[in-house]
Amino acid sequence: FKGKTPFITFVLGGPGSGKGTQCEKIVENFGFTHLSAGDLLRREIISNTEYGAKILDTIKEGKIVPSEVTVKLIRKEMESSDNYKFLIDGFPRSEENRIAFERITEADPDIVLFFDCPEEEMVKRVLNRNQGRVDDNIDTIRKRLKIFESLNLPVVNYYSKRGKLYTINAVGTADEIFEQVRPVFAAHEE
Ligand code: UP5
Ligand code: MG
Repeated sequence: FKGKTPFITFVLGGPGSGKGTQCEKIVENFGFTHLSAGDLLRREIISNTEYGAKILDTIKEGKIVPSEVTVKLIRKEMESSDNYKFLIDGFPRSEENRIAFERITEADPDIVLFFDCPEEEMVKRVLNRNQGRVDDNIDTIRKRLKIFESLNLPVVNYYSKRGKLYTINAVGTADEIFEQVRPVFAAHEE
């Protein structure tokens, strides 16, 4: 990391809450490297690796891929990057994910963003996306929302208690939402 301590942001929020969209804007404005856990997993499926078939089944069911698999992929990307500022998008999705990341990387996030979005809005956005994702159908979306509530929200609460959480109201245009995101990063720039 160019001799610097990595600066890590976890980007959390339900399916379709706008994590990927806002990450692109953060990259453009603040020079982060964007690591979407979902994209890394989908890349494994396409490249037919050891875990590909199992990952596909898990994503179709809206369930969470075993922590070791995801953490390994994230760590590999971090280690091969020459940047030290990372946006980790869509991870950790469970307390187990969070604890595995801490244990394996010995790192802690500096910022945790949470995109807070009503369910109807998330469903609408995901159904409108039309990019052929195997999990963008109403059955899988319902499952993703349930898993989000039961497993991801405890992670959000954990960081809230530790004073690291920035909750963003994820309703509005992407530009309006970014105007809430911008000051979080501006305040952390040296
Ligand atoms: N859009 C964005 N912002 C908008 C706005 N303000 N107004 C109107 N429309 C807006 O946005 C979704 C759609 O909405 C897009 O079409 C966008 O243009 C529009 P996006 O920015 O893509 O939202 P995002 O929150 O990134 O939605 P995504 O569907 O990617 O979230 P998920 O968390 O569901 O998906 P992810 O790829 O992270 O994970 C997929 C699956 O992989 C998980 O369900 C799980 O099975 C597996 N997974 C793991 O097992 N472990 C992991 O660590 C990560 C993933
Ligand atoms: Mg995404």
